[in-house]
Amino acid sequence: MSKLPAFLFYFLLTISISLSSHPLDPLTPAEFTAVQTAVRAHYSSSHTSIAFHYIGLKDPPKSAVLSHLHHPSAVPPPRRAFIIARVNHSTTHELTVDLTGNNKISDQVYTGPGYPIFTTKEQLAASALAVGHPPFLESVRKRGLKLGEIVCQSYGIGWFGEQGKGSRIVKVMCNYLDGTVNLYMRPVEGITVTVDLDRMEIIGYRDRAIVPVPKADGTDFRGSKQRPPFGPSVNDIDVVQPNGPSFQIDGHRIRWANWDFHLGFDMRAGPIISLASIFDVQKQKFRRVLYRGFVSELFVPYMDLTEEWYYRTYFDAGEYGYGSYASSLLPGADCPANAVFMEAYFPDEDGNPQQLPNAFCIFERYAGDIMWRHTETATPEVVTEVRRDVSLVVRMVSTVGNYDYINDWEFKQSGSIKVTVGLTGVLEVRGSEYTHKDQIHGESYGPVLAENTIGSNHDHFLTYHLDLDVDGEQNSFSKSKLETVRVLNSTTSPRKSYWRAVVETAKTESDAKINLAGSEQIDFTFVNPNKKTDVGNSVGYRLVPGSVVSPLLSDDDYVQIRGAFTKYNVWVTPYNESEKWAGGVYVDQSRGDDTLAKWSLGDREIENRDIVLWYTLGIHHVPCQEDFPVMPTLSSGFELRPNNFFERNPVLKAFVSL
Ligand SMILES: *[C@@H]1O[C@H](CO)[C@@H](O)[C@H](O)[C@H]1NC(C)=O
Ligand SMILES: *[C@@H]1O[C@H](CO)[C@@H](O)[C@H](O)[C@H]1NC(C)=O
Ligand SMILES: *[C@@H]1O[C@H](CO)[C@@H](O)[C@H](O)[C@H]1NC(C)=O
Ligand SMILES: [Cu+2]
Repeated sequence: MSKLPAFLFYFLLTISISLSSHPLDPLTPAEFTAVQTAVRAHYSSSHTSIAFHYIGLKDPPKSAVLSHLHHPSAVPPPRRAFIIARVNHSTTHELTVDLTGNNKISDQVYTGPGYPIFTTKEQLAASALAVGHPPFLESVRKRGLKLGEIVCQSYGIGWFGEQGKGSRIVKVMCNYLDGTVNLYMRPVEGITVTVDLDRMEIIGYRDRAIVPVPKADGTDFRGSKQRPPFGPSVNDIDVVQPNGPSFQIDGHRIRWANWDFHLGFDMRAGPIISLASIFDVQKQKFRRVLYRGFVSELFVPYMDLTEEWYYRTYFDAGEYGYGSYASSLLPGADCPANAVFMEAYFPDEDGNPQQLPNAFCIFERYAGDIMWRHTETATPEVVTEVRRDVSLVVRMVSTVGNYDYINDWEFKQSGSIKVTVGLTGVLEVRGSEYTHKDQIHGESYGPVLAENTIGSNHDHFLTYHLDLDVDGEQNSFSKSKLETVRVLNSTTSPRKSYWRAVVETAKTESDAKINLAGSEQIDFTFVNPNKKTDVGNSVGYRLVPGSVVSPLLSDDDYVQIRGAFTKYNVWVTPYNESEKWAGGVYVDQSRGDDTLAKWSLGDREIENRDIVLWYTLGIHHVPCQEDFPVMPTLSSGFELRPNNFFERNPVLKAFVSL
């Protein structure tokens, strides 16, 4: 490099930077700083306090992104940041900052119900208040616990029908270390500390009952703390790629095999997959599949009515920030040896960019599976053809308190996009008198997992926003059911019955609200009615659901009113750039007036339009002893699979380059 003339060096540098920038790239550290500066300058009074609760890329208009895609040399879409800030601890402001040089700012006060995502700083401050509160010290003393081993955390209080404005309140709950790092297995029950976040003061304190704190023994999950006997054991294993990976990463754009997509990041959503297109070998061109896909909300209501538990109904994206709780991935453990890592940036309460190294890993997966095969024995000589299934995985793990969610977006050469979430981490357990199942009298809200430990029943619902654009924006949602046909005329056939597929196209939103568990329909396809295959089928992508569940709470339960977007596993809405968050923009203390369920009441037309698929997967979790002290991964997911999209098997001619 030292032999290159300086100007050439700068030229190369500029080229590589300009190549990497994309209208959907997440905000860069410099852009976060520009936002911080612009917002501070906007409230010129140095006495104004500003707390940044959300900073992210303001979505450029879809039409502008698409025309940029088709004409990359044309003017790029506007680059702006969207900010939600609390000003002077009293008002919520929605701001946009133009990032293209002039830092032009717009500012609007939000007065509706609900509050923005909590900041880490205020949550820590609330917990610190509790630990310094004299009545709390007395409660700790009464229980014979060591103050220095207590760790407190704050939780949103939800909404239970209260009217009026209210204030930003959290409840602080504490756990105990003293001999373990698995603090969630050692809850200090019976105490509720209520904190007003804006005034940052304790407004309520109650010590209701002394409940035994489960013992530390057996709770630690660190390898170094385990005692023999050990096992099971396997030999070391890895995928080796002698010629290196077959993907290219250019900024946030990833190209691999027949796929081309953009990987973004947002403090609220975590990973965002955009502009996923697949190369059609026969047509010799890229064809669009998914404009954008991300986790819109993650709803985890607990089924425990105990005073310290009834309000625990977490919305991990809207209340806490699914992206800002991303964990740095450990090479060789969280991801295989052939993985490449990417960092992410999110803001702290003061607007400073925080770097998270290894937020994503990207790797090619070969798990020994078969992409397709056939053995033909009826031929004069036996013919066997097999293709190995190698796919590309993008992974991010979000550790929201006790749970770790492993988010995988897997791209297959066959055209499928497989989305998986793996649940692991530790349970949130309740301390209890019980040391044995036989002692339970009345309602326990979950099974006994260990001495003094109840695994509280709960749900996990993940709602994905999937803006499919199958070969263009204008799509329809088609659902087919299989109907049994009775054969009435015995001269037609010796058979008495058969089944056939009956296809129906959803006209409006109400035709596309589907509860998969109870549905007679089995096939759900996004089709482009304007694009046909050579033999006349509409090109499409089919939703292949994984395990699904429906909420079991009653519709009039306040918890379910706020989480009403889980009512159906499938919803289809017309594309609307402001409908991104299934549980609403302001989820802390939300009242259910800005949810997918509410928007959909409009019963808008969805045929041959730009439409969005919302898919909710769920798990009813009755904990079991194997979930203690750390839970083996439980996975759920779904697949988006080409359906008459290609003229024939798109991997017929797939090959491995040597
Ligand atoms: C915030 O409060 C300070 C001190 O009371 C005041 O000077 C300032 O104008 C307020 N800022 C806004 C934006 O209301
Ligand atoms: C049954 O099918 C035969 C042959 O197709 C036809 O001739 C006959 O009329 C049919 N009978 C009835 C009752 O429809
Ligand atoms: C887009 O969604 C918002 C929020 O649901 C709604 O207020 C607005 O009317 C919608 N716009 C269109 C064009 O439907
Ligand atoms: Cu669970």
